[in-house]
Amino acid sequence: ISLINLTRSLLATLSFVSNCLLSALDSHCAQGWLLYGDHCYHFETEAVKNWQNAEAHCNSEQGHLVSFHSQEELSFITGLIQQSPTGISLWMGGHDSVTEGGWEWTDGSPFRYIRWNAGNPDNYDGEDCLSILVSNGYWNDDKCENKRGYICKRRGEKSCSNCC
Ligand SMILES: [Ca+2]
Ligand SMILES: [Ca+2]
Repeated sequence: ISLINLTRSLLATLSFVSNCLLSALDSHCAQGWLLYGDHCYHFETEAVKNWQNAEAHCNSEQGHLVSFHSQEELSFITGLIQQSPTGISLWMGGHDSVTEGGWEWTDGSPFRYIRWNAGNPDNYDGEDCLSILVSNGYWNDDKCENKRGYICKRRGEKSCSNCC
């Protein structure tokens, strides 16, 4: 094998591998999930569950109830949920059931970005679960036993099926 041919085949291999890696870096989502950034979001606006069962359902799909970390991420969601057949609000992954007033996300991410609706959180009659008002995207601490639609979030898939 000549040096030129060897170089050519090395370059071809390198280019194949780099194309493969580049396409593998693009996140994508399974059917029924919407991509934003590196994550996929699923809106359950037809069946209702209490907060715990909604989180369990997201877990069964390798995700958690949604967490929010920026105005941009929230705007992406509120742009899609101006109304919902399941009612005025949808479950998110926030709760303060461990420590009253100590809010955390079920996906373990830091609870920093907040967008409380006026007068909330009020812990009215012991509200420990977080819901988002579909009309304006603001948040309410809500009764965990209420049955609501919900939003699941999980990491986008980075594997590529066709290219490698
Ligand atoms: Ca509470
Ligand atoms: Ca409340």
